[in-house]
Amino acid sequence: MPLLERVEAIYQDVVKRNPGESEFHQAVKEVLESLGPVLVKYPDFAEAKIIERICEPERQTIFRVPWQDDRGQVQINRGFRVQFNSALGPYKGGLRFHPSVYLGIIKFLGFEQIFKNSLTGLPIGGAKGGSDFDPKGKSDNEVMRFCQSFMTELWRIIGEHTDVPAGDIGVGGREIGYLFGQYKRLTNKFEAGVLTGKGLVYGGSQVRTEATGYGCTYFVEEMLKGKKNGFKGKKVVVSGSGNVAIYTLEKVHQLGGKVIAMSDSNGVVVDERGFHLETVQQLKEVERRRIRDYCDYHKHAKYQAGGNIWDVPCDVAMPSATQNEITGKDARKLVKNGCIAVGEGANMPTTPEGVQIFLSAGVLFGPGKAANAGGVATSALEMQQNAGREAWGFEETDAKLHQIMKNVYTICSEAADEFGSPGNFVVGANIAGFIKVARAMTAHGLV
Ligand code: NDP
Ligand code: 2IT
Repeated sequence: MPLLERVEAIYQDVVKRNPGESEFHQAVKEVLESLGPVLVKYPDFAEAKIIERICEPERQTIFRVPWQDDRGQVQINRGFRVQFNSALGPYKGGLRFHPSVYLGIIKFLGFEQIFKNSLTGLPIGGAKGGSDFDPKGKSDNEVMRFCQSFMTELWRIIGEHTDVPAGDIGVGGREIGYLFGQYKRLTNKFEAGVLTGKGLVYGGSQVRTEATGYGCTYFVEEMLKGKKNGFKGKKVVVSGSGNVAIYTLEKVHQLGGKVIAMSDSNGVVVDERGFHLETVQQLKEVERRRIRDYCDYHKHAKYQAGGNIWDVPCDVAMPSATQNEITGKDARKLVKNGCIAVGEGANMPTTPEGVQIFLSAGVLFGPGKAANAGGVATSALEMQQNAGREAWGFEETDAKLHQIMKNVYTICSEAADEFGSPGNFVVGANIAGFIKVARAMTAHGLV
């Protein structure tokens, strides 16, 4: 079968074997579309059916998570861990707690994670997990009981050399602490390297909290530098107001840009003077409130309930909330309003139509698996510190993150050039991420 037809047949097979998992189909399609030229250059990958194998998770676990709410009522959620690929190292990837979670979301995230982790250059495989539990509006005690019940199942399949979860949407330092406490109790081991994103007092790494937002900003800085440009004086729109968004805000301001819009699932706040970091941190990280409350502290800022953040004119867009948040229509609007660069802090925030619009308009486009790789890269640095019983300083760790993001940019850029799509970091990230995993899988034989 000719190679392009073969790649299409693999995709059709994935759709058939994984019915109803539209986000997973989307993530697979986007990677497979880049891989035709790779099979031409490396026929042994086709021979060994590497792509077919990569699309099938090595192991998938689904479990019941029963817990009791503060009124004593029994609640039941569903837990997931998809251990997608361990060719490069132990399974690695976050846990997402959000009511929209189902197997298709976890599989799309786990699939993306394989290539992202490969791009970091560090020895980590790809995985993702989570639950349809909604932490919003829950008390600390409810979140703790949920995390303890979740870990009471998860502990069997994780371990510092096996699978190392971390945070994602709805899972931050508080949740990782409760999960770690229960793991430690169940196993009777202080196995620091089993989770990353831990608190600094019990084995966490400096810069892990900031890493995804900082890293995404570093990646966009590299893209801008490639065009003899920079953040100085740029108006930046950052969707979401969670972990990734907050530290994108901090780094963009440090580099001389101005974040003028942020959001959450209820609405959009515009602050033309530039968002005040400490207010956002206090509201979201400490008090767990809504972004609209920002306007109580900064009266000049404007809140629009249910607004579309991509209608706000900007030079740089950094989607940092969730998948498929930039549609084709939003992309057209951004291009029309003069946007020159997009850095995906979130995973797959741009629809395929949106990506095509950005690429054909010549917008610099940093795809999530490259642009947001700083989070998991710093997780791998946390594992390294845990293994060596070390704790590095903030500046030292930030310098390592910065260098890793420069490398990710260079690798994507060079692969795009080599395979005939200069400046297309989507193709570059997919190809460079894939080749390393494919080489390792080939070396391991048929497993
Ligand atoms: P948080 O839970 O800290 O914040 C998520 C933010 O996005 C909140 O403001 C939330 O608003 C908003 N959001 C989430 N889901 C939706 C939705 N369906 N519609 C509208 N807004 C939504 O998560 P993170 O900041 O950690 O994650 C954000 C994105 O970055 C995700 O795509 C995640 O996969 C990705 N990512 C995270 C990494 C990390 O290290 N944390 C690493 C790499 C990627 P609300 O409060 O209203 O729900
Ligand atoms: O999507 C991601 O890369 C993350 N949520 C971070 C994963 C990790 O293991 O740090």
